[in-house]
Amino acid sequence: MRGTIIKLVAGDYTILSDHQIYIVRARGRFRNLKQTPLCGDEVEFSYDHLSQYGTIDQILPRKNVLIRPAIANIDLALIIMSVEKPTFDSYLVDKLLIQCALAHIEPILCVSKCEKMNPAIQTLIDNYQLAGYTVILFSAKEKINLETIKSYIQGKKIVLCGQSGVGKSSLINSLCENQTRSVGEYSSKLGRGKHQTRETEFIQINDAFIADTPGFSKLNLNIDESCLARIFKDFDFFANQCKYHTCLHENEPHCGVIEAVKNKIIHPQRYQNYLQLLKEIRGEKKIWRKK
Ligand SMILES: Nc1nc2c(ncn2[C@@H]2O[C@H](COP(=O)(O)OP(=O)(O)O)[C@@H](O)[C@H]2O)c(=O)[nH]1
Ligand SMILES: [Mg+2]
Ligand SMILES: [Zn+2]
Repeated sequence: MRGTIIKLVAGDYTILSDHQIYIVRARGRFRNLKQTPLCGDEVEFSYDHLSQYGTIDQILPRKNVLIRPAIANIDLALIIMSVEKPTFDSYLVDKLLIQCALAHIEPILCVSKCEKMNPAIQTLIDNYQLAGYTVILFSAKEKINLETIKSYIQGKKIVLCGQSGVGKSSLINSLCENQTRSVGEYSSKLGRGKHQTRETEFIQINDAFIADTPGFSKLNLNIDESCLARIFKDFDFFANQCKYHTCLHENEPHCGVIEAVKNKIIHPQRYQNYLQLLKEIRGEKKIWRKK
């Protein structure tokens, strides 16, 4: 049989297959192969209804893998950033956008608590939209744009990213409201009741699966400078006008990106973030020289 791993707790894998739930173990040979089935994996498994024992036999090829949380085949990352408490952190947004690009996961910038919007943050957010990113302003409290988010997540496996306090749990709770539950005994609610060590789990919202642990908790930037310069869609676009094709848009003459910043097409904050990220990947903080 073929199914999707939607939950992993202490070696017990919950598999969803044709609207049925199966709890199975992984075969020992995965350990020998140094492979671990992960939440999100599509697998071949066998199950004996009499003994209610089943095993995962094969992991199908993965689209991508995240390390923390350990999860596979993610289609979409919702980068949740609030207008206030905590305040909108565009440096973190840019870092998360890079992580998404590296993992080949489509990002959507979801700005929470949007009823608290102010002009300065709106301008910054507009710039992400202009740059070519999908941006959704929403409010779990005022129930704004929740249907829009629902339409984007349909049929996808999703991770939420964002600091604590931005409203991730509130969003999930709002999305879960009034939904029809179709899947066996598997609860769509945030069931925190049982005292088990939950490792990873998807929450099902209609035909969308949302990982209930925030993605990218470890943000190492393991890329080189030229990649960074190409990763932001609008930077890459204006780089066509740079004199040097190796331009890193720092202080080179005739730089299309610096020109776009001067012309207020690229927001100065995003350009500052870029320079800071360049510094960070060069590891300048770590260099120590004896005087
Ligand atoms: N004003 C406002 N507050 C919100 C909204 N959504 C969540 N909050 C508040 O933000 C705080 C953190 O929310 P929570 O969902 O626990 O954030 P999480 O840590 O990301 O899961 C709580 O006090 C929520 O009541 C919203 O749309 N508007
Ligand atoms: Mg939470
Ligand atoms: Zn340039």
